[in-house]
Order: sequence, then structure tokens, then C-alpha cells
Amino acid sequence: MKKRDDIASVGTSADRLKTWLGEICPSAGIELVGAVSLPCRLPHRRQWEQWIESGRYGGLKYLVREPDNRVDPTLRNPWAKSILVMAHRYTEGWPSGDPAPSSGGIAPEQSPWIERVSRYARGGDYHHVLLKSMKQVVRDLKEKIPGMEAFASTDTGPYLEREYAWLAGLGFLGHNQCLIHEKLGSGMFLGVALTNLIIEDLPNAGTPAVDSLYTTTKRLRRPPKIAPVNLCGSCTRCIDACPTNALDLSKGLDANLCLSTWSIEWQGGAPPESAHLQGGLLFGCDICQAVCPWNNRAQQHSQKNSPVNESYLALPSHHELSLQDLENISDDDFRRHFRQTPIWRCHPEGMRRNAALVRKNLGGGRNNG
Ligand code: B12
Ligand code: SF4
Ligand code: SF4
Repeated sequence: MKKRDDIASVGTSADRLKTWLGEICPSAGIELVGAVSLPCRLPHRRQWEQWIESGRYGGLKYLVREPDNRVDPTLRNPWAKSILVMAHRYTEGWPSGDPAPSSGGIAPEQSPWIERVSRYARGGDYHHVLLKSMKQVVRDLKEKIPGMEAFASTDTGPYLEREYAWLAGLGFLGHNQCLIHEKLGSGMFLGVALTNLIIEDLPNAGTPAVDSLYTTTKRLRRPPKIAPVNLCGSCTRCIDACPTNALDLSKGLDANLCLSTWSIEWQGGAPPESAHLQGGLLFGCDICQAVCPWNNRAQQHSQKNSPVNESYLALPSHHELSLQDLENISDDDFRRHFRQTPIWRCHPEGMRRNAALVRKNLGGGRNNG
């Protein structure tokens, strides 16, 4: 591999890229790809800065590292001329009035524990699954474009993935802060690849594309001339439904209050005085996505879309466990069951703590699955 500083740029056009992606993506299983020219002044840079300055990042230290790189990756990587954004769906959407406990807070006691886990975390780990597919796309593109270099990452790089996904035409940014595709909803993982490609005919840097370069489903029947930042209109369902009031129309999400932070990221779990608000949620939270009409619509039309990558479906071995087992799970069993899944992130202590809390919130821990 070349030293990154020595990487020269190569050129192609958006149309040629579309054709190649059309050949490559179906076998790689990638569902959406778009691109953004670099350098690019991020339209929401100020919102991001204010979010950090006001402490809404929930003490997640990795978010304040490399701030310059986060808003302009070309400062560290001057060779980078564009960023590819790719996506995998992990769910068909959420049914209206979703009965799943994972999106309903306190839920029937007998619901299986896996339904208390956010949908994104019920199967294989996207850090491996999506990355593998992205690397396949990159490898196949490199064969078609001599001299192309690209470095793919999902979640782990210092990139504002939702912002790039919006700029690349993959969807709009909802009041629940998620990237929402008009037909596929928000149940998708995002990944990016920094490249040395100069891509002709992309929108000017900082202007969002109206559609992606590759898609399994068109966003809109008749794309508008300018891509919308947000298609929520007057809807505030996600803000109203959030059990901890973590969402605010003008300030975005307060990660200090988000159940996802409490149950996944914070070593100590939910603050004791608010722990009851976690209800029956064991790992992560889907409420602000489950109530979203775009996800309800995606679910209704799911048969028209390609099936979700089966690596993200619940693993059979998960059915061996009960909530009570999880409260007492040994470190070895935790490793055996969750090593290759997103649940790995909360460590065995986190799982034991979450399971105990859920059993308590459900009323003494009798008979819950
Ligand atoms: C830190 C983090 C979290 C934190 C903080 C979340 C947050 N909203 O910032 C916590 C632990 C709470 C979290 C929770 C979840 N996360 Co998370 N998370 C991240 C991570 C690693 C960084 C996000 C970040 O930089 N946040 C800073 C904020 C300010 O940036 P942002 O949310 O990206 O918003 C940008 C734009 O929306 C824009 N913007 C436009 N209008 C407005 C308006 C305002 C007021 C603001 C503030 C910003 C804004 O500005 C921002 C900067 O460009 C990303 C991966 C990545 N590298 O991007 C995944 C990521 C955002 N998470 C993801 C997922 C799936 C989730 C959960 C659904 C998991 C779950 N079920 O529990 C929840 C959803 C919570 C929510 N409603 O946002 C996906 C989202 C996919 C999608 N379709 O949007 C990502 C992209 C991971 C991935 N690679 O797929 N997450
Ligand atoms: S994930 Fe749950 S707690 Fe976090 S903002 Fe959405 S509804 Fe609120
Ligand atoms: S629930 Fe309503 S306000 Fe929230 S993201 Fe969906 S459409 Fe937008």
C-alpha cells in the first residue's frame, strides 16, 4: 500500500461511477452509495460545534477528539478528493404503533429478551458486516479505476457520517437526528470511504445531491431540484415520544439523556434517579425511529424492497437465553454469545446491570423471558 501522502488523484465521472456501482453493488450487497467532493464546508458545522460546546455529547470523549479532522478530513488527508458514503439496511422499518418492546418502553413481561434489544443490535456486528461489503465495493472499483485508493470505515473514523450521507443524496436529516431515506426509512447503517477520486459532475461541495449514485430503490418518484435538509414538516412525534426528553427541535439530541448512551455507552448505566425511564429496554433504544411515519411507511412497503442482509437478523443461539440468564451471565458466556455482535460493546458487567434493571422495572423480575 502507498504511503498516504504520496497518493496522486485520479479522475472519473459521476455517470461512469454509476454504471460501475450498478455492476458491483448487487453482489457486494450494498444498498445505497453516494459521493461528496472534498474539501467540503459542512453546512451543519456550526450545529456540530454548538453541540460539543454545550456538552450534549454525553461525555463520549471520542467525539471531541480530532475536531478539525471531523469537520474537514482533507486537513489530515490532503490527497482525499471525495468521500463515498454507503449504506446497509438492518430492518424493514417499524410497524405503526410498534408493539415490539424494544420500542415501547415498559413492555409485556413475557416478551423475549431479544425484543428488548434495539433492532440494529439483534444480529451480526455491522462494524464487520458493512465494512466487509464496503471493502468489496472498493476492491472492485479499484480494478476498474487504475490508481484509485480508498479507505473505508463505519462508525470508527472521525467522520460525521449522517452529514455526508445527506450531502451524498442518501436521505434527509430528521428531527430524531437520523438519516432517513424516503422509501427505506432510517433503519440503516452508514459507512464512508475517503478516496483520491476527482468525480466530475457531482454537485458543488456543500450542496446536497438529490439522489445517490447507486440505489436499490429511488428516493422519490420525481426528485426535486434541491435536496431537502428535512422532510418532517410539522411532525414532532419522535420528540414527543422520547421517554427522557433527550430530543429538542433546535438543539438536537442530548446524549446525556439518551437511553442508548445509558444502556450501551456509560460504564455505570442509567443515572439512579432516572433508571425507571429505561423501562423494559435492555440495550439501545428505537423509540424515536419506531414512531416515525417514514419508518412505518417503509415497513408497509417492505415487500417492494430487497430483503435485509440476513447477517443482521437475530442469531439462533440468542433464543437459548432468558432475561434471568442475562442478569447472571458469566464473562465467558457473554463472550461466546456476543463476541461478533454490537452487544459486545456494553461488556458483561453492562449486560448484567441492564438485565437486572429491566427485571426490576418490569416488577420484581418474575417470569420475564
Ligand atoms: C456518538 C454516536 C451516538 C451517540 C450520540 C447520537 C447523536 N445523535 O449524536 C448515541 C450513543 C446517543 C447514539 C445513539 C444512536 N445511534 Co449512533 N452514532 C454515534 C456516532 C459514532 C457519532 C455521531 C456524532 O458525531 N454525533 C454528533 C451530532 C451533532 O452529529 P449527527 O447526529 O451526525 O448530526 C449531524 C447532522 O444531523 C447535522 N444536523 C442537521 N440538522 C441538525 C440540527 C441540530 C440541532 C444538530 C445538533 C445537528 C444537525 O449536524 C450534525 C453534524 O453534521 C455515529 C457514527 C458517525 N461517525 O457519525 C453513530 C450513528 C449516528 N449512530 C447510529 C445509530 C443506528 C444509532 C441508534 C439508532 C442506535 C440505537 N438504536 O440505540 C441511536 C439513535 C439516537 C439518535 N436519535 O440519534 C447510526 C445512524 C444511522 C442513521 N440512519 O442515521 C450511525 C451513523 C452509526 C452508523 N455507522 O451507522 N449514537
Ligand atoms: S434513542 Fe430513545 S432515548 Fe434516545 S433520543 Fe431516541 S427516543 Fe430518546
Ligand atoms: S417522527 Fe416526525 S419529526 Fe420525527 S423524524 Fe419522523 S417525520 Fe421527522
